[in-house]
Amino acid sequence: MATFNVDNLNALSDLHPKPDTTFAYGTAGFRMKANLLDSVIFRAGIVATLRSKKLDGKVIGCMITASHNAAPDNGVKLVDPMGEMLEGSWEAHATTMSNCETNEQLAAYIHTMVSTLNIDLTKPARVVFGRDTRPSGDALVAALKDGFKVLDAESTDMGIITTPQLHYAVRCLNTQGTPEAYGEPTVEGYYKKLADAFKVLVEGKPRSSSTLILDCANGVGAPKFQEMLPFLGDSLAVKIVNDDIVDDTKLNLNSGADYVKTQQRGPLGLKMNSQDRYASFDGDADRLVYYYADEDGTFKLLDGDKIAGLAAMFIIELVKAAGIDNVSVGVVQTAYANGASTQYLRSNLNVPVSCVPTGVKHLHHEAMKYDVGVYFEANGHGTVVFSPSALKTIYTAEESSPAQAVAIRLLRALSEVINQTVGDAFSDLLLVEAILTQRQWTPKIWDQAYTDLPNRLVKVVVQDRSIFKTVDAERKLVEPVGLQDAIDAIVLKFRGGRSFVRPSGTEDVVRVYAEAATRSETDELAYRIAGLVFNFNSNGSGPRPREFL
Ligand code: NG1
Ligand code: ZN
Repeated sequence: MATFNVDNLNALSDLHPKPDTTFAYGTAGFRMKANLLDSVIFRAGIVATLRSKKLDGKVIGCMITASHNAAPDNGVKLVDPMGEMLEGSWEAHATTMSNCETNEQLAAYIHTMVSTLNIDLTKPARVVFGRDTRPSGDALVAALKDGFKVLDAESTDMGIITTPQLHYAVRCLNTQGTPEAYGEPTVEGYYKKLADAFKVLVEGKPRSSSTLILDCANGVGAPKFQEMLPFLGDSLAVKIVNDDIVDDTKLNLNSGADYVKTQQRGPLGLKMNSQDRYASFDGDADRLVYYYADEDGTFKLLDGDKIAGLAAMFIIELVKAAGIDNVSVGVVQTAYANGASTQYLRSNLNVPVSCVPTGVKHLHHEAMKYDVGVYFEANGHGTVVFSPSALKTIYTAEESSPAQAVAIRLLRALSEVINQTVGDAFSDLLLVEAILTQRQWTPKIWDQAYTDLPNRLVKVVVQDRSIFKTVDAERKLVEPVGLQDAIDAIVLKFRGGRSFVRPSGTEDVVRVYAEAATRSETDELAYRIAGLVFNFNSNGSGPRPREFL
């Protein structure tokens, strides 16, 4: 077995000492206060190197971001060769490595991985990395690069980019020169691919007379979307707001997709009028929500569920019009999807709907079971994946009428405008704009597909969230024993009531979701269940749940 230079490891590791903290690679990688992350990111660089060597030198991605969190936080996520999230078993290796207390333990764990996973250290390792606009990014990049030095990885720095741009680049680099070639592995290549496809999708259709006001959460989406505008030319008119990336205290503050979705209101200070349509990205531009103001000024949200419904509707109709009905379309949601959206998909669109646990990797995996799989979390993170056989059918279909020719052309362009590696706010925005332009729809017409059931998401701070265990795609609690029965008894008393409880994978809280027939019943239901959880965990340590409503 080839070995590695332990002195080199020790010298580098000494520069990145582990603080007295326990780390876990969660649903969104490692994420916490940036000042605790130095050793974690250094070691993530080692894990990425080992992963690349294990996969025969395939390029692995590292993204430094904390998405919709505030600027003092940061994090790192690793990206597998096709642009997908790191394989589950390696998340566990990343966790173990991040928790090694001494240099000796770290060296021993690297040896263990090398021998148990049969990693040939003489193989090359290639990694590509990027980061968002957080000021802590620079120092964390330095730690990551030191991690690459341990086992000699060859690295490419993509600078400040969005999370989905990094996922895109990873897939491009690994498919270059193959029949699955995904595109040019540069941000310019990304802009060009998306913009060219978008232009095909809106060709010959009048542009909307209203403006798209785009809230970039004062994050990386602002400079990057600005950079894409010249590629789009006059095919899309956008006004960017919340684009201050200099004052880091503004990042995701009172703005952005997470704020708009959870607060169910527009970004603070944004005056909305009923003529325009609005969209928000999150801090690393992988989430997107739309919204508009009704004539009477009422705020109306078009979230990830609405985007999934719009995309599924459009794709199903195109597949039919193209005469390739053998291509199966399915939608994947989580338990947070609004009940009305699931009902609309099943009953109006007659499309199969799967429900999976929270976390993009679960959605992505399930979506790959369909020829065309549409997946979205209600919070606006999602995309569409096309199977190789669906792409083959779409690219080899022969038209027998002008209408079929149009449908086939549009389907091909759709498969190009959609970032198939991961949820991508830029790509999803172009998808929505293309469909609205094709249909000549306003957001209000889009919204008429179904009416959301009132819903409420509440956080409960408890002493130990690990005691909450769920089954059935997180819709039922099996532990603490008895709590689910108590929840069921309360839910039964509410018209159209639905509620579930699960521990968060990214925050130290338990989440309570509730839906019911009216706003007041929903709030009451959410409050009652949150109170139950708080009392059940007699160590409930946060503020009383009532304060969250
Ligand atoms: P947790 O904290 O596990 O609920 C949140 C989101 C997920 C996903 C991850 C990763 C909700 C209710 N949960 O997970 O959908 O986006 O963050 O960012 O929105
Ligand atoms: Zn994000």
